[in-house]
Amino acid sequence: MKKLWKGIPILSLAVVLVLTACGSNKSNSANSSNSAPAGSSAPASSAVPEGPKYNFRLAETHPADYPTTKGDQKFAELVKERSNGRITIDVFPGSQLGEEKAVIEQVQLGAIEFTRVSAGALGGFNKEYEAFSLPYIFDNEDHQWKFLNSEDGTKLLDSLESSRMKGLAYYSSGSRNFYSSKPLNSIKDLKGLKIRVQQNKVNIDLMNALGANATPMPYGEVFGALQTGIIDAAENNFPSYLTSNHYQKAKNLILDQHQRVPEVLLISKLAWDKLNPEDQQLIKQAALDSVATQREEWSKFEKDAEAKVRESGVNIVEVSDLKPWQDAVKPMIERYRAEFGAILDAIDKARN
Ligand code: BDP
Repeated sequence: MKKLWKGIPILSLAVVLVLTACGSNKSNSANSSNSAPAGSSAPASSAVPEGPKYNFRLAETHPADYPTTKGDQKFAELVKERSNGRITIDVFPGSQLGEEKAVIEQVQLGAIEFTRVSAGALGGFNKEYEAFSLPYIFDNEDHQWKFLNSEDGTKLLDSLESSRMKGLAYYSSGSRNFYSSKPLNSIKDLKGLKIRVQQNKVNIDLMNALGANATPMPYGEVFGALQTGIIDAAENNFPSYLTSNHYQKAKNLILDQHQRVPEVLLISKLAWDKLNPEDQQLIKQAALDSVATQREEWSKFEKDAEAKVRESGVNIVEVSDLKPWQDAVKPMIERYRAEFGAILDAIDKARN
């Protein structure tokens, strides 16, 4: 009798404490991970699964129907399912939580727990990620994925820890092409153009190598800048060119495929360190398992986006010979070999 009487309140008290400490209040989700130290665990019970309760936020630039957002959503779904609803991740699409650079700063501070950003944006925070902005380092999608899935690719995800983040998985992003409000028939037409680039140093050198002027700015400002003529051109893959509506303002597209910059799903190092090893493993695996969905969605959406862009009457120039483009950037890549030799060797190795 005594035992039974004593056991019940202790158990219910523990349940109440865990629920209160973890605050399932969504509007307060940024702080919820702070208030529930990893390692504290709820008592075993079918009603409250083991471990602390979390409600996290994930920042995404793209709209809800974009392939990266679908990957994020799959990731959140898997985490929820595998934790029996104990860990929830709310995906905020459409830059609701800010532009990528600002979001990364928040992630470093632990104010936003998760984000999916371009490796190009990470280049502004972690030197090694700038290597992804080097042109023509990957032959095609297959070569890129061989590298991303290799040990060296995984090491690069882990290297984000030195920048107070933890890389969880890569997502597909196709290849990037230039587009402009001015005619773009060959590499020569880039000369003197003001071209928006992702905010890292390699992109500035790349524009110099092509005789253009780099204008680094956040993605969300590009449409307005094209409209007002602050810039003449920008560059991106088909899905972004379409969904950002840049195709309405910069109607000349040249398919030079200069870069393949992967997407990265990551967690704040501060949030990661508060999780117990089981939850870390659950989250890491869910991220990796969401890649298949993202890649499927990507290949469908990339084709649809290209078809829509073509239908819209954009003037598209195919590039049958990439040699003049590759030759123009060769000296720049050779210069960067001093800095990124190991990554470039690993990328070359992944070709076989
Ligand atoms: C798109 C990426 C997005 C970047 C954007 C950019 O998916 O994350 O913000 O490029 O150019 O392809 O900044």
